Amino acid sequence: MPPKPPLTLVFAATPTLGIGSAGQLPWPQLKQEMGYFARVTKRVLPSPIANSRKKLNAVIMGRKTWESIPLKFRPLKGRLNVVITRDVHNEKWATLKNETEEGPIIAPSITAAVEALSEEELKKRDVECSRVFVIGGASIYKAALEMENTDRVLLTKIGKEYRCDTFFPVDFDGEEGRKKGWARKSREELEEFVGEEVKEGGLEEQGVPFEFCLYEREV
Ligand code: FOL
Repeated sequence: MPPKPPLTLVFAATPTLGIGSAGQLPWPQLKQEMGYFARVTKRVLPSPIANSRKKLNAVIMGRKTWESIPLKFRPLKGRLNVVITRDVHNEKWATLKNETEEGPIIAPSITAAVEALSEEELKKRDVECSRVFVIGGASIYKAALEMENTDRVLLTKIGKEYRCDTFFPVDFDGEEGRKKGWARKSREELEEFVGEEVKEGGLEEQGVPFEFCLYEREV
């Protein structure tokens, strides 16, 4: 992993950019949306320069996002999990077996989280890191957006409003997003990045419409 690998933010949000409510997702369980999240964050695209070490993507998240993931699903399988907490020495992290292949790496900041994906840490786990995804929450997204190496966003636009207490910090379709160089990419470009087909016009589940989108920041 280079010192500053490109970061991709992944999130789903309501029309007013709501992303959370009482420590959970604001909408009813959307199996296809969550399935897309799982496939896309797991998928390692074939690269011409392959060696023998197992390749995994990384998911970087804040402590509250970690705690919001059902116990049976965390650490998120088939991905290197990195959890950001100021309290790295708390005994609760010690019980998570830090140095197994997929047990979470604990880091005190997003920069430390990225640095933890260094050659040294990966060697211990006998893996290589492919893509790095930032999966929330709001304060972690905000910090990631201030990093120059954050160049992509995978946003699922949820087409229905829910009561939220946590919001994504930037509207990529508004003036602020444009001023900061963010632009929406085509469905074809999204398909190429995620490595799967994306339905034109979005999907609907439980009466909730949603659409997968890609944004990129020009450097
Ligand atoms: N991005 C998108 N597009 N949708 C989300 O729901 C989402 N959620 C988070 C971050 N980015 C997102 C953070 N919250 C799980 C639960 C909550 C969560 C992230 C992941 C989770 O349990 N994931 C399992 C899926 C299990 C299943 O198939 O139901 C996983 O393996 O990824």
